[in-house]
Amino acid sequence: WLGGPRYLTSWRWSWESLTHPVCLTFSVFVSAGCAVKDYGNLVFEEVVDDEPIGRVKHVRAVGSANQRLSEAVHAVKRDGHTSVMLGGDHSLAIGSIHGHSAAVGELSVIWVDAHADINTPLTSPTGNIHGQSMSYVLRELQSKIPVLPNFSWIRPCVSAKDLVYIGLRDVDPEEHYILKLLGVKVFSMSEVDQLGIARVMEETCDYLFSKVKKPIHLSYDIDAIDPSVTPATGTPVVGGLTYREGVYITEQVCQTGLLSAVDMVEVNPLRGQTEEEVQSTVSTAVDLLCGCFGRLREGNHPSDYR
Ligand code: DIR
Ligand code: MN
Ligand code: MN
Ligand code: MN
Repeated sequence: WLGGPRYLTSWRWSWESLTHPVCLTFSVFVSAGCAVKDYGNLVFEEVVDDEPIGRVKHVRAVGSANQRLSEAVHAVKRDGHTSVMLGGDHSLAIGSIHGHSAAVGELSVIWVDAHADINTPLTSPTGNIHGQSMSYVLRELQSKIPVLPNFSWIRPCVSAKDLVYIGLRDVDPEEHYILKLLGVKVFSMSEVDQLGIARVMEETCDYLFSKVKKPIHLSYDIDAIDPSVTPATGTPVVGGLTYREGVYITEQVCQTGLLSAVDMVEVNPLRGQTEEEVQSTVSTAVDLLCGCFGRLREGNHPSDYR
């Protein structure tokens, strides 16, 4: 059911260590006949004296980790694979998007999340870089990004018109201002309620592919899904996507034939209260990845292989 000789290529990122979902994902894909190339974990050196800058925490560590990550994704794309990045918090999208773009050029970014993650280092209320990722890679925000240690390698590489959000329901006032100012396409949970997920996906594709069809970078924060299904995550927010809506997004993205890199992030077994909570979160993340690579709920059979 993988639609041809596609490769699942993974970079495991252990910022908020994630181990057993990785094994699960690989065994699912291998048993489905998918060629999986595991590029292994990225290991990052300790950064000492990583004092906050303004409010922003772990600047040097996150900056240098993302530089390595960017080079890693660049290499995966150069090898001709679809990149799968298993995280880890959402700050890894900085390096993932950067490396992806360095290899293939202009991208469409589909950001599925309860949060917009578009605070700048100056607007961030928490200082968490995982709430700021998009601001570092968006061209339109470059004049708003201060010089930060270990971030000088970053070249902004995404245009606001090539970005679509799905699932938003916890957006800071400053983030809301930025989204309006840049005219970013947003399907918040309100639009999901209003239009239904099928029209949201139709409109997402119409919007992104109206001119040229660019490779898709899907950045999927597991907290987009309702915490009743995926509670083992850092910042759960009530009122999220159902399991079915979440999977439907991946099926539709797969159908475009343009999926070039996926981040599956904020899956954090340490945040589960019970083994059931962890299992439910992890198996949902696996199902979302399977959807990305061609598994259909109607079923699949071998002639699906090209
Ligand atoms: C908040 C929360 N907007 C921030 N964002 C989160 O920290 O910037 N993003 N949790 O994942
Ligand atoms: Mn996020
Ligand atoms: Mn989030
Ligand atoms: Mn987050």
